[in-house]
Amino acid sequence: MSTSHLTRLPPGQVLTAKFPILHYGTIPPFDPDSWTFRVFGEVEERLEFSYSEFTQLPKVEIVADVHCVTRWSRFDNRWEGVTFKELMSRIKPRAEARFVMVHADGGYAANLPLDVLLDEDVLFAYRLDGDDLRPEHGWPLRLVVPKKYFWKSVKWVRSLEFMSEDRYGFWELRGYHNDADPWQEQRYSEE
Ligand SMILES: Nc1nc2c(c(=O)[nH]1)N[C@H]1C(S)=C(S)[C@@H](COP(=O)(O)O)O[C@H]1N2
Ligand SMILES: [Mo]
Repeated sequence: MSTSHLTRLPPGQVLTAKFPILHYGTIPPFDPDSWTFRVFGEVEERLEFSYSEFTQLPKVEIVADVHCVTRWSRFDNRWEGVTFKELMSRIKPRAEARFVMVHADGGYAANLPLDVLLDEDVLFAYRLDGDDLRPEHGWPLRLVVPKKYFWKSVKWVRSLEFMSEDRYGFWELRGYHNDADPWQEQRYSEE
């Protein structure tokens, strides 16, 4: 176990068993009757899922490590939810769609290339370690992108905007690195 810990911990990170809570703004209220998940932008058809439609989508369990840009990592998080790929099988992107802005309640957003989101381990999670996600960790739904720093894992996610050109999200506009690969320590952009 100790050697695998060494190889599993990206450079400059410290392992924690706790689960720190970090976000901008306040925890948004959740009403299952009015909650929707929308898909818009460079798609052939806009989509809208109700809460019950979204939670009826086929679900998976994915165990993955979390790496936060503030230097903590947490191993073996057991997420349950819907993979991005599963959702994508219902979306018809236009040929020019190459990037996605992931929007949350309350104005937070993160941008990602579509090919990164199509990785097998990317999911919209509603459970963690056998329990419903806690409100402060993104309930009722958060994106999880295990191979990127955790700011790309948008909590309280409400919509996906397909884009032909890349645009910066909340932290990318404030100097965080656009690519966010923990193994390459892509923490901040260099200008
Ligand atoms: N909606 C929303 N999602 C967000 C954030 C935020 O401010 N708002 N912060 C991000 C950052 S910087 C981090 S490190 C993680 C923290 O997730 P946690 O509070 O579950 O540990 O959420 C990410 N997702
Ligand atoms: Mo963060």
